[in-house]
Amino acid sequence: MDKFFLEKADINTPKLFEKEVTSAKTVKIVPDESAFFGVRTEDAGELDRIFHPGDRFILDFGDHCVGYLSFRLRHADRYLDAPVRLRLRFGEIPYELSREFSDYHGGLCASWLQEDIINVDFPEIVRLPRRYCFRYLEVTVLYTPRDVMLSDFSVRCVTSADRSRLKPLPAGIDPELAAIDRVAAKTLEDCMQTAYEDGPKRDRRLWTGDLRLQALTDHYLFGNNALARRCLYLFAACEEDGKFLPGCLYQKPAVFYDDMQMPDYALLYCAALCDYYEFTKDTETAKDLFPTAVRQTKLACSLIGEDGVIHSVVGWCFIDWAPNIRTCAPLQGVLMYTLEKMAALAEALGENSIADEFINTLELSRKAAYQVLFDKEKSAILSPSDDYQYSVQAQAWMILGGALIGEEGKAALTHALASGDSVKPVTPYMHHYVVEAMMKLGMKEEALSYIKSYWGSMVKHGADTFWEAYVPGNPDVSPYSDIIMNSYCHAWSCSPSYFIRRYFAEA
Ligand code: RAM
Repeated sequence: MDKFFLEKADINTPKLFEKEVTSAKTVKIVPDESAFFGVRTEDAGELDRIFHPGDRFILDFGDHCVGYLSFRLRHADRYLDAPVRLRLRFGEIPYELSREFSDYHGGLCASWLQEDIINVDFPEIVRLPRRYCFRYLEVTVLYTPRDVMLSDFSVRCVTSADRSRLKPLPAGIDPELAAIDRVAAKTLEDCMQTAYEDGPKRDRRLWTGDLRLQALTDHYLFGNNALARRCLYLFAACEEDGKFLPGCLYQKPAVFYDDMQMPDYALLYCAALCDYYEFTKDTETAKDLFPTAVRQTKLACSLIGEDGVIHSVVGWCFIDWAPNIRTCAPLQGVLMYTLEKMAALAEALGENSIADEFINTLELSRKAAYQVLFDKEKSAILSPSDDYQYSVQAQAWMILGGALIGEEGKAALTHALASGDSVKPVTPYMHHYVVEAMMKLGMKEEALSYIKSYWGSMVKHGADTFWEAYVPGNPDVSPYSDIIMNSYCHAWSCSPSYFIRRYFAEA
């Protein structure tokens, strides 16, 4: 790993801001057919302070929290002559706590589900060492020799987002947009730790695709340039000769990454560097990282076949969690999108021959993509290498890459979104790029109503923070085969604040 880059990452490690959140408010989780996940909470009064074996209660902290739990445990009237054993379960949304975690049937390791059994030997303030991510805390008193009192539940919430930097939206802004922005900003805030985490409940990793949308949005919210810089250096430190950057990396106990090459994410790393430079004009960082971004972009260009089109990918090209999504055409869109940005960065840094080379490849690639992949009759990009799969993802990325423009682009996107036969996005991440494609085509009104209906409906379903996967009308969507594993505060879902603050924040 590149030591110089790791050192640069290290000196940009942000300080964490802390905030204490307490709760004594208990709730019950009850079935409700009209709720998106089929359950809702009902007020169950103030915390009853004396408990017996088998007692159970759920505390509601009022908002999403990421931090460290503490509480006080005392005897009621007689000395506790044996340990008190408690089971704690944490939920970002009520649905998680309506399920037994032992029923989990998903693909990812069940240890991500936030549950602990603890033994308290003596009355004391109990401080849990792990960081949790939740709004709801279920406590079950498994065993206690005698009546026990539990009180003073508190969370020391942590984030590297400086809320004092958050600019208020104009006073007369559409309240629906203000609500979406509030939830989006909270989503980003809770994912901002010593890196831009993807989701504080589960992976807690830094993923390139998530990083790109977080840093972009953060520019309009908290402006933590050092955090963006740190994350960019961290990935550059993991570059290996002739390989795409790893899709994700871990920070602890030391920086670590798996051999997971992700070509689309590697390109979005380059896009993130271009955004970073555009916003900060920090030439020193841009120059440090430019060679990595050039190598990554060129590596992706090497996937272009003789006919100017990408026919196969290397590693895991993600694009979206839509089941069976085919990725050759979307990847070419991501590549062209990146080439345009990289050419601009090259020019700004005085690297004119690289700029020319990228513009040249971009133009050839656009022409070829249009000629080889665009079916005029069907008004759609359909790639033989994707088995002619018809997807919103391919249309959106080809628009962003500039292969589909003007009325043809509008028709391709609009039809794909309306068609019953097309593959649709399932993640807010991919929906971001649909909105961006609309903005690129000048469909500002459509983009606005898309944001309101997609992210806005999550707000209507009671989201405190935006979810990792969301398909309106279908609560069962999970990349991991069980929705209790989904993250309900997911970094890549925060980008409505970017659109709102950049384009729609007029009163
Ligand atoms: C998920 C993560 C992350 C995403 C990758 C591709 O496991 O939650 O957000 O970037 O998949």
